[in-house]
Amino acid sequence: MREALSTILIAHNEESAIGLMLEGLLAGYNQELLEIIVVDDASTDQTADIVSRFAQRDPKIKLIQRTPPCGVGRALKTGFASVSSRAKYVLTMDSDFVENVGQVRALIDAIENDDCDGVIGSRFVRGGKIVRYPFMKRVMNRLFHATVKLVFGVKQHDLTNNFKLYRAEILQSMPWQSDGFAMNAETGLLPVLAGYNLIEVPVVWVDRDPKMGKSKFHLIRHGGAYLRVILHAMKMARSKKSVRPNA
Ligand SMILES: Nc1nc2c(ncn2[C@@H]2O[C@H](COP(=O)(O)OP(=O)(O)OP(=O)(O)O)[C@@H](O)[C@H]2O)c(=O)[nH]1
Ligand SMILES: [Mg+2]
Repeated sequence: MREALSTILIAHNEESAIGLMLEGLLAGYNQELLEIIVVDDASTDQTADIVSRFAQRDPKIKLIQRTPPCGVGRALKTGFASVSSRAKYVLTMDSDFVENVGQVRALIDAIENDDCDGVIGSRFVRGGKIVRYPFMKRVMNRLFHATVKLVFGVKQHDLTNNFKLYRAEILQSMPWQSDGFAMNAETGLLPVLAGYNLIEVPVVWVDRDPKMGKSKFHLIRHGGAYLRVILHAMKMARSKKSVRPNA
């Protein structure tokens, strides 16, 4: 995949991590990368300045600065709409996934060598691991997956991790809805229901070190939105409007 990969990093106040992410991605995947799009939502720290400095030195780096209302879903949708038409693959990551940069290679190898449309970096398959994952977040995550297994029969174990490498067409063709964190569930679930073949490779997930800024995820505030994703997916599955003709 020579210069065929567009990477979207979503960021809100990530000054301690964003530079490490950009350095790591450029050092490890310069040959594969066509662009890195950082979608910054009204950060009040140095995030945008740091990205701007990288962008001045390297034309592959692009900064998009959104204005409120903020949100993970809004930022991802903006990112999807900004992907170059020359990109064959799109990688999405959180900006604090510094520990995961080395694992992008496994996702690239999988999409190049396996017969699939996308690869999810999975914390919940053999070989995957989570370090310091808050208990209630884990309970909610497993509940979400048990529900979608029951309702839709999906076999993937970690649809909600924002560590996904997809063929670009997938991201342009889905009826994305969520504005917040629950978008991470949609980007896993909707393509599966549309008939795309998503495989999982094991990754390690390390919860944010307190030195790396604050978490923006609030279980109570964002939890209900995951239920809305399931309802949206049920509607989509019923209408089958976005199912590929040959799926
Ligand atoms: N653009 C944008 N990015 C956001 C927003 N909220 C969170 N993010 C980013 O989304 C990613 C995930 O947010 P985190 O705060 O790391 O949430 P989490 O991964 O569930 O929790 P921890 O890693 O434990 O903090 C990070 O890259 C954030 O910077 C937002 O409103 N807009
Ligand atoms: Mg995080």
